[in-house]
Amino acid sequence: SLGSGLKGQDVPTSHYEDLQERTAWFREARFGMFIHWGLYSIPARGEWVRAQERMNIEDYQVYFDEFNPVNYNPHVWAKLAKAAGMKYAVLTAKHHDGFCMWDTKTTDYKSTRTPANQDLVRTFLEAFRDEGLKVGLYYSLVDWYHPDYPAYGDRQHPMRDNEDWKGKVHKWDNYVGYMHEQVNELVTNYGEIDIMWFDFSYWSYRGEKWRASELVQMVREKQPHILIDNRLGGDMEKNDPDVYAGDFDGPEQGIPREPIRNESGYLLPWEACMTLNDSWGYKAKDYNYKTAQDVIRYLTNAVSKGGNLLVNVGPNAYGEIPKRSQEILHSVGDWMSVNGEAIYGAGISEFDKPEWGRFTQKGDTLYAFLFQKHFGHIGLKGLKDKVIKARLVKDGSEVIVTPFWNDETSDFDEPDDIFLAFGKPVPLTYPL
Ligand code: JFZ
Repeated sequence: SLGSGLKGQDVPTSHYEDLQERTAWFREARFGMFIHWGLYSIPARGEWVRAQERMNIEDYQVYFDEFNPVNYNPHVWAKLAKAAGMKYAVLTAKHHDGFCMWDTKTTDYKSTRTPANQDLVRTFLEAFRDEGLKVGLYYSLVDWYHPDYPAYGDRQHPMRDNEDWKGKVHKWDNYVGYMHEQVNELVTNYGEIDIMWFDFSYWSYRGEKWRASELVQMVREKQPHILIDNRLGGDMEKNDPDVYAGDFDGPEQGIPREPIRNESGYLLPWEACMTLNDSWGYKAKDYNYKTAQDVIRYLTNAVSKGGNLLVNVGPNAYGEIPKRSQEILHSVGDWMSVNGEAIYGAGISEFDKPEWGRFTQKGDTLYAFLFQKHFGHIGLKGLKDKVIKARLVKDGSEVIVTPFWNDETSDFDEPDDIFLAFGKPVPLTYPL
């Protein structure tokens, strides 16, 4: 647990203690739903479609004129998230295309001016809170719609090579003011928001270029309990991080090999985000889905290193989460309903990562996740004399633990079954 994050003689900073307290629910929750949804669900070629296909604003306008998600029911989404065992969800309030999913006063480029005629952020928030889930909003710092967002600062900007755009004077301050005003609306008019998920900083477009300290101060003033991600461009690992460094790290491209620590060795909260196929926004022809077992193992792997997993869905033009995603999440949920105690509120084990799977730990209880059909016994190196008894989580059945050579060995059932060992109290002497 983060609670015993001491290393050597160091004493945690007050910043670190605040962080620990603020992120307690988040570290307990472990599993969330990411939702990438917007106009790009109509072309259905991913959320980068406008940039990738160099569409100008008029080309993209057809999707705005048509956006009418007749089957959108956020209660259905929230029930799916719950069934999967997820405890929170993050919706794209605005993605890079600049389209606003709420009734903003800052622009007419918003959902209430489309046939959808709905404040989709509000209905999302209400439905997910109703189902007892924590709620977050993704907000893109990048904006391909706003005339003052510079095409030339952005290699992928759809208008970058457009003659009309060349030589145009971009009033950067205008864009930053607009962006601050939009964020202000989101944290002022929608009740309690649990997470602000800014995306993303690049090159020199980071930190104070976004007036990030001021932005974060404003957000925290309106929402003292909010968690902020780390994509404003600060460095979380510093002992005295920038105001805008964020509350949780977001490792890219998978689960890190080791827990994430700051420069004093204290554990940092983190969240890996992951697609179910190879796309964030709905892509009709992307069939490369992970299996439920893949998802379970990513999650297990993340928790074993003190992290969370945010699994993405990309609802389609009708507002439906793809069938295949639903099926995967339901299977994950079946597993979670049996084994969730090894995930929620669990974290890094004091024992080394075993060759055959992962450990998580909650107090004196060690959870062991077997990743492969095993051959003979499973070695429990370093656990000799520490295991009092071992039981399968799914049915409470006994797992035999026998002293053998220098290690204890034990007998599991199927892959992804978990056994738990009620250990003797073991002094936690090293940094957890
Ligand atoms: C961004 C978006 O561009 C993408 O569309 C999606 O929303 C994803 C969740 O976030 O993609 C990124 C942003 C930052 C990094 C990588 C992908 N990064 O920091 O390496």
